[in-house]
Amino acid sequence: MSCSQSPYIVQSTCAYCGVGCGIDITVNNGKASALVGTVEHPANFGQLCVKGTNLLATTDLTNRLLEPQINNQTVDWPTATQHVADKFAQIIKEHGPDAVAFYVSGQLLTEDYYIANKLMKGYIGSANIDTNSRLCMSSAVAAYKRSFGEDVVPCSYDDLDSTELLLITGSNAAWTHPVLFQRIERAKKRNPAMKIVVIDPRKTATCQIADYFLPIKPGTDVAFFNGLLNYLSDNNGLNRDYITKHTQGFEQAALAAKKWSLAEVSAYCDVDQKTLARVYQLFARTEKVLSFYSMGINQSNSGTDKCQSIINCHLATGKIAKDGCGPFSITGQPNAMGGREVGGLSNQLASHMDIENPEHRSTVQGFWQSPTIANKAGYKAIDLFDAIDDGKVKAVWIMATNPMVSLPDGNKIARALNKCEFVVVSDCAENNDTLDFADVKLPATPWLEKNGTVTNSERRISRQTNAIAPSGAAKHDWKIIADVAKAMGFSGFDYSHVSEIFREFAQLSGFENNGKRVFDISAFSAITPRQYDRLKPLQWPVNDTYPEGKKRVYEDGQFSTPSGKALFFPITPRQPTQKLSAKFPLRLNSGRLRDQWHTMSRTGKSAQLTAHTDKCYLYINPDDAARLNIVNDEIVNITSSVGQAAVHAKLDKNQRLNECFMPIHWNKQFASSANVSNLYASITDPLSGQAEIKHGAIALSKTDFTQFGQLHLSEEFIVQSQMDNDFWSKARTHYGISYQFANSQRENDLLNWCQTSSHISGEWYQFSQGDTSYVICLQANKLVFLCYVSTTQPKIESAWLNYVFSQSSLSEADIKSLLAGTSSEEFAKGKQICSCFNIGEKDIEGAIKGGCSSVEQLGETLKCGTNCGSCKSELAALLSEHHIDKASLINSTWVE
Ligand SMILES: Nc1nc2c(c(=O)[nH]1)N[C@H]1C(S)=C(S)[C@@H](COP(=O)(O)OP(=O)(O)OC[C@H]3O[C@@H](n4cnc5c(=O)[nH]c(N)nc54)[C@H](O)[C@@H]3O)O[C@H]1N2
Ligand SMILES: Nc1nc2c(c(=O)[nH]1)N[C@H]1C(S)=C(S)[C@@H](COP(=O)(O)OP(=O)(O)OC[C@H]3O[C@@H](n4cnc5c(=O)[nH]c(N)nc54)[C@H](O)[C@@H]3O)O[C@H]1N2
Ligand code: SF4
Ligand SMILES: [Mo]
Repeated sequence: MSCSQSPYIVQSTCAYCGVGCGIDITVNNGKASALVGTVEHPANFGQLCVKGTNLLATTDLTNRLLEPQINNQTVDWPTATQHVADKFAQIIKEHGPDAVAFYVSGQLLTEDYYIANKLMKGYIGSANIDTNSRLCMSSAVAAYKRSFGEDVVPCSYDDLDSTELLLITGSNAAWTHPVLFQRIERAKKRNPAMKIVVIDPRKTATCQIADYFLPIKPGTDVAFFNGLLNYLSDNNGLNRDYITKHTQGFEQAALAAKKWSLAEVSAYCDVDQKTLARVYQLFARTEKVLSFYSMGINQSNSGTDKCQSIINCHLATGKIAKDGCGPFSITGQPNAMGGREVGGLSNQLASHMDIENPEHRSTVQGFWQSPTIANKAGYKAIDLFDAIDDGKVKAVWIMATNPMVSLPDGNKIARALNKCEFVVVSDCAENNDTLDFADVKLPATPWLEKNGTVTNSERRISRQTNAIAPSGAAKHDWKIIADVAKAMGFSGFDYSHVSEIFREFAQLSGFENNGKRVFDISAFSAITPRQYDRLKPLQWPVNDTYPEGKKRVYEDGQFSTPSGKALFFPITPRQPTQKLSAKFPLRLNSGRLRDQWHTMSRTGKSAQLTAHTDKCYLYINPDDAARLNIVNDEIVNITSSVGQAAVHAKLDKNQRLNECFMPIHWNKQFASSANVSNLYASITDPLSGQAEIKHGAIALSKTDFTQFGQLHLSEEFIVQSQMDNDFWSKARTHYGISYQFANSQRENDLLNWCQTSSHISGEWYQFSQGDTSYVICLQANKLVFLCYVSTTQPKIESAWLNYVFSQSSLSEADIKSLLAGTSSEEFAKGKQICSCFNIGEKDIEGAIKGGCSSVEQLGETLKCGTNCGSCKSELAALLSEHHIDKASLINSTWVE
């Protein structure tokens, strides 16, 4: 007899950004059936953004890697594990430990990350383990370490509530950290005197709350902050007492900033001098000032200096480590901070210790009782792939990152991976651009199935909890690594539960610490699996002194440097290394869209999320477009010194002149040639090794396509139908999938082409009129395939497509309209919801927009649902859909 369990709730953390929102997942008969934000979680207090809200739509088994594979052949785990262990051992034996490497990710959990580090640094004996955080946080890390003596973010989200002046620089938080952004919005509503400044070359959605917007010339932030330091010196803005008691090196920093007068900065940064003066004055006069910064600062040839120039201003004013104040670097990935704690970067050891420090090496090795310990820094991400390209590194194990899409100069990365003797990839997806190069593919458990901890931007450790059992043969990342370590003959990897890893890590953090390192979670040194499961979200340090964690660090002005004082550094601005030239005259900026996550392996599965922006655009100022004779939505060729792409152009007056923006998300799984990283040369910051992936140089040219089309397929036919086109771009839709395509050569027999390449059987119809042809395929009168082709790009309303694909049987009129490329009259009213009074979806939506907020009110207004009442649930669904839309995000469009 089977008995069904009643639904229960699992508390976890969102899979996406560094805000680290708590999520309550309802589990019903072994399946996750619903989720909401955790009301008591201090990162989000119940709120979720649109990505978090739609997480469950990304957890189906399509495109899931479910079995290990060697050379694309399915094998069992013992075979795969032994094969990886043997190959690594063989290469280490022949060429030494530095001939192998791991390339890991801020999307691993702390426990996974810790084990990967332990294996590489303490057992293999190399420090060749680096992470995609090198592309993300390494400049922020380098600056904190250089200035404070340790990688410590001194601030808290609470500071966003209390600050009086918030400087948002190089961050589009409205889209990238939405729950924090909404917190900022609320803070400003509560305190209208709060001032917000946004510094970004683009006028982004974040500017909606800005009192002052500085559309800065890309790459010039150091000049802005040097100018600020200089202004503070000249205008009685310094806190001399703080400088004397708690810092070193102010004079040199001030000297380096001396030349940056308001006029100099205004010219160099290309910003209005009056606004600049006002912002500087606000910084000087306001007591509580918080700087919030992200990739527009970090991803640069001088990212460390940019972070430092921000820190300098906070140290000079003493506006640091107190309520509402400080330099607050915001992390990107869910566990970027956890990676920093376990020593995920190739120049660190676990628990905020340094490879170059012999005392630290002996502490870590002594704690692990490991056979060896790496004694020099390993390759940083970009250098690592160069070393693979040069043949120095012969085996690489890539985990939870997609470097073929996210590293600059993709052609070089492809060359390196092709040459590499042994490539292992652990991923949850079956197909991505990097898996194409894998000799061994290892299936990892994704969010919802995996179990461990993550640390968010404010140092808060939260549990990411497995709500359901692993699918197929998928294994937890820590287990995959530990099993390979054991197969290599290493002891020290015998864990039966993930909490044992966390406990070991907590013990290490307290080992020989004695207050030397702020990172200390030794309060968890004896944590049991049960306590681990109930771990409440706490901000480190969590130790005997602070058993409940600590909101703010360095409040006493005692930093982690040998002298206890924070260090200033004199900074000189540097222009981007990727120079504009006659050949490549446009600046290329890149970043995120609101509803997609990185390389789309998850968010690309959701029609709801894809609806926000269904294809990759290059955003360009309308005047530049006019000069280049480019019209809106035209497909343009993009070239740079290292790569090429072709995407649709979007005219956007929020772009500065001569500057374009392209999102980072699209890749070979979703488009023929829309990977922005291919266009960046691999230039790095000499201190942090972070790549200059916001400041590229490109040229645009027209394409020679003569045939344009769109292809729409219903759900069942997604997989079979890969059409061969010169240009294509694919998007998940509510009915299935849609393709946009273009070709240089005209396809004349459209019907034959559609039939042979789609392999769909059914009733096929074709209709041609002038330059335009239409082909449809019906199965039992239900539309399953639709193709429009023309000499110009056809435009089809997505609501019409949703309508025709949702009809279980198409009417004569609908079919006629389809073949004529117009929408039918029936559709104009929208899907019929109330049959009694013939009320369509559009009227109902109109009434909801007009203020109706209940089924009863709709009935009063339109009569719908007032006769038989069968449509009441659909009315309720429409109401709730509308409600979700409203709640999902206020900033759904670009700022006008
Ligand atoms: N929706 C969504 N949210 C995400 C992610 C995602 O993929 N999708 N990813 C997460 C991750 S890993 C990260 S790292 C964060 C990143 O979060 P953000 O840093 O906010 O995101 P980006 O869009 O990469 O870049 C931010 C801004 O920097 C600006 N910028 C470019 N050059 C300069 C410059 O020289 N100076 C200044 N001041 N600004 C400049 C860009 O125009 C852009 O608006 O987002 C996280 N959140
Ligand atoms: N030009 C340009 N390039 C950029 C950036 C930019 O702004 N501009 N931003 C950079 C930044 S900040 C970042 S963070 C990177 C992000 O770039 P990536 O890390 O390459 O992007 P993701 O798509 O997040 O890749 C994660 C992969 O891991 C898999 N995965 C997800 N969860 C798990 C798991 O639990 N275990 C395992 N084993 N696999 C998992 C996913 O299926 C996916 O294939 O891109 C960087 N590249
Ligand atoms: S703000 Fe970040 S952590 Fe929170 S729900 Fe959205 S993506 Fe997830
Ligand atoms: Mo990131």
